[in-house]
Amino acid sequence: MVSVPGRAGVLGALCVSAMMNAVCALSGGMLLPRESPSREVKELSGLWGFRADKSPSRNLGFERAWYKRRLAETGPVIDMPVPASYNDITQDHSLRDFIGWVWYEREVVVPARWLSDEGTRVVIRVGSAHYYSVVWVNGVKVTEHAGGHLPFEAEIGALLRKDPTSPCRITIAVNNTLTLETLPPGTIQHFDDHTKYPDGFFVQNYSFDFFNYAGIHRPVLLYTTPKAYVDDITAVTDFSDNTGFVNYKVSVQGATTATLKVTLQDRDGHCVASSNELSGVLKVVDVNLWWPYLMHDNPGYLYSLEVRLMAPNEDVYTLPVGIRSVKVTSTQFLINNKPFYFHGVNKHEDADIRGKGLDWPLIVKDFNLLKWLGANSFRTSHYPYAEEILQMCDRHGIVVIDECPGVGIKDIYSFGNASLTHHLVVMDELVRRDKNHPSVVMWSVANEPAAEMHPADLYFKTLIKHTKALDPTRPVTYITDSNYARDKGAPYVDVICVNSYFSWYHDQGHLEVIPIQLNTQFENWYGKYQKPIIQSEYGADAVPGLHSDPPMMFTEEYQKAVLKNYHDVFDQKRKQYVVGELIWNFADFMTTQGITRVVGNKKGIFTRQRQPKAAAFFLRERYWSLANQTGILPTWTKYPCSL
Ligand code: GCB
Repeated sequence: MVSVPGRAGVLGALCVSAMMNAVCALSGGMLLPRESPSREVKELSGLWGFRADKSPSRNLGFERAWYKRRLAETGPVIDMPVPASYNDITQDHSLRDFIGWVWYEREVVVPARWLSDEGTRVVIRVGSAHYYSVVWVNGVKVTEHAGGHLPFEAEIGALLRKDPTSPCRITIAVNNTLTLETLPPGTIQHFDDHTKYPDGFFVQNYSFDFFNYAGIHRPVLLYTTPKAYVDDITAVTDFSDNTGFVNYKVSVQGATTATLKVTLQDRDGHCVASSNELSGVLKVVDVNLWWPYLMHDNPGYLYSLEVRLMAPNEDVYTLPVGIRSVKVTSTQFLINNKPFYFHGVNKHEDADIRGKGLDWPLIVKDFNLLKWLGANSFRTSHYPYAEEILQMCDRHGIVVIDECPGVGIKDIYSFGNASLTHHLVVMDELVRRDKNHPSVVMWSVANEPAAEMHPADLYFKTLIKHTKALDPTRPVTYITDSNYARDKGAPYVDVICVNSYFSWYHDQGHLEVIPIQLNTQFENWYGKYQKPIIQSEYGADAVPGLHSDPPMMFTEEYQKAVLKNYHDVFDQKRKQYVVGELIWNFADFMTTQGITRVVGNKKGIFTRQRQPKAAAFFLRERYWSLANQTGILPTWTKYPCSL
């Protein structure tokens, strides 16, 4: 049996209200740690000690309290890079497919000044670890967290001060087991027939199409704040004519009264508005709006909102703020009151060797490819991506549909109260983390759940209402498959996002069905709901280097032909109510092994190593021509002349 500890520690009472007054189950903010005159950050990326608990119960580490001593004192330890998935790091196939607890350890020298000053808070923050984590510092448990794609943290200053001379030993146990109540869900299946399976054989099943990579996927940080500190900032923006509005709210912890100075600075460091209040509206004359890439000559304009706590002590936190508005009508998606057409991609956090581990070269390469492609947007299929990626989106003007890990919800049990309660908490955590990113224009609460099931109606009604209450400034969607007739969630969403794979999962090889079936899909959905529609997935697998003419499935030509047939219909419908097209997928990615997957999903227009297939060049022509028709090309490039 694989054990996952109880989740009582992270669940709490839920409540709902408007964003500026949002009160949710979560205590405290989750501002991205940034250095400032009052704050220091120490990143713990690099090599950690590591051991997978391969005991039959997977529970030996807890029984023997591995966290109490150095990990090397309780058994063999190997090097493990952080951040990275552990699965593809070694040659050991039992680690690649491991299910259960793995143990990470790192000793850190904490600067003496952090500890000598009682007025300094020292916080440990884990950017993400998949799926369930428990953290100890010097053998004392400091926090635990359920969920693989969002940060969690704990204050550890007092603990470290108990013995300032000893090094700070951080132990993190991470369990990748998915159950019907986790998000995403999964099941553990045991096989007891000894004529077929070895003793204690069990597998992890799940109904989503990407490999369940595990480990510490994003950086672990130690950071400091003063005792009284800026705990959270919410900035909601709008504009009227030439005047921008930043409606902000600051929450301070560690003091009953606070004296503040809030300053908004433009890109050149000039103060454009200021205030001394905890909340208020900053007015910006001659505002520079935040515009998407290829919609404006100067996309991704960011102001800096500096919040300076002056008393009882000084603390400074600076938040980038993009001033923009988002609205949805029955036929349009408006950014800054102008129709926005999503010509973008679906992605995964996925690459050779590091799996889902944050990797700067990969991130920068992907942004260069997105810009090369002429993509103005992506959806964080099927889980929240690293904050570092969202920061890049803010700066480059790449628009984001921000998705929670609600993928593969297929079992009726996963529509129960425990699952719903957890799903609501995950939305709290997601909105809390990403609410201030101008690039995030819509929340997606799930991907292709079994929405025909009886409890789905109440489940989605509650989930979408909750999300809208957390953030009334952004539309909410969930991603559905093309069967409109059985869908239970669509009535509650603002934008219909529909996935379909005509001439791939059915009518294989018959490209001629695409125009008819796609037209029917759009007419059905729009006819029933009169809401704008995004084609949130479409595509076909192509094994790079496979060719055939006439096109056959799995060749680069077939992938291109599928795209072409979809595009003809998009071009008719985007004049009416279709507001976007997101290819599945940006790049090939790893999945669980199976007879329909040749070392992973090959629907990428780039290979997993980020080399273009024929479809990438084809899509590039389309996206730049769409940008020419719907946006403003930057003066530095006029496609195709720049080719
Ligand atoms: C889908 C899923 C996505 C899969 C894709 C496929 O509908 O949302 O996770 O990878 O289809 O390729 O089958």
